[in-house]
Amino acid sequence: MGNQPLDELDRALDQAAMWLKLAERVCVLTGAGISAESGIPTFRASDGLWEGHRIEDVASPDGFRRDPGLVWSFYNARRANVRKAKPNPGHLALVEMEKRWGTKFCLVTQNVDSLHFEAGSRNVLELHGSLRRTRCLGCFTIQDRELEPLGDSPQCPHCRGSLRPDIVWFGEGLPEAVLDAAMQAAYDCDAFLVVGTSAVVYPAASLVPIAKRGKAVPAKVIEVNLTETDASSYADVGLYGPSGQILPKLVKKLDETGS
Ligand code: BJW
Ligand code: ZN
Repeated sequence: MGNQPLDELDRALDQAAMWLKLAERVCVLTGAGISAESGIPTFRASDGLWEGHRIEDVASPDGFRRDPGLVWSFYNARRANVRKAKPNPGHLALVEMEKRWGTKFCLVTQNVDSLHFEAGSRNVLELHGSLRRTRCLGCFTIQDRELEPLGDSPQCPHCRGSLRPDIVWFGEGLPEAVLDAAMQAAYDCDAFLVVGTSAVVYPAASLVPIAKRGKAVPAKVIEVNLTETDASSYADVGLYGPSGQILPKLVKKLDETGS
């Protein structure tokens, strides 16, 4: 599945580790691929989430207006799946990287599964919301309901209004402060890792060119994926293989070369 020959991968890992070592600030963008090895389906694979569902039915404001019960059954099934899932070595490798760069490390995720937090990452920006949270259509209260089952028409405990998942659906704006912080982190960084995303959904995908055009010296872009993507044309180096294997190898290289 798009894996590189081992000697080529090893050279690419050395190159990526060297750029990371030179970087004062690091920004990472993750997508569904990083959680695939935790048993969470991606969106656009042949057996992915969009295969069995029409996006406009389950992930759009119109779909929710038409049939909130269908949308909640889709999201309750996702919540149940995430409840069983555990962070994988890819998530854990990013925790190790955050320890190395501290506040100069920013993890931007398109994922709604909270697995980066569960792994122990701290400086995480969730661009597309969270499966754990609900938003009330009556009083707009946002609540963390963890991953408890919520039924087909959950109501707000404050005002009895209808609740929706606090997820960014197509055509909806991303949380402004989160997006601003992500764009700043991409602009400021010296190395940008793009992990497990097809990089087709905007504005998340625009973080890659932002990093590349950011400061006087453009960031080095390192792609980690099973295969080339829409981000590959920006990548200075590609590490092709499962992120649960590649990212720990990258951290090991960083340790070997010191910092
Ligand atoms: C592995 C692996 C392993 C597998 N190891 N790798 C500019 C141009 C064109 C269009 C637009 C544009 N700006 C806006 C748009 C419209 C739209 C958009 O981008 N459309 C495109 C699809 C054409 N964007 C929006 O609508 C956004 N809103 C917006 O722009 O609003 C404007 C506005 C402003 C102000 C007011 C009002 C409006 C919102 C986008 C929200 C996206 N939401 C979703 C669904 C959430 C619902 C849910 O989760 O239930 O978020 S879409 C879905 O895609 C989900 C994901 O976060 C997102 C990205 O997918 P991702 O993570 O890349 O997954 P896949 O499956 O695509 O890829 C997985 C990758 O992993 C693959 O590459 C594999 O190879 C790899 N992989 N296993 C490493 N083990
Ligand atoms: Zn309410």
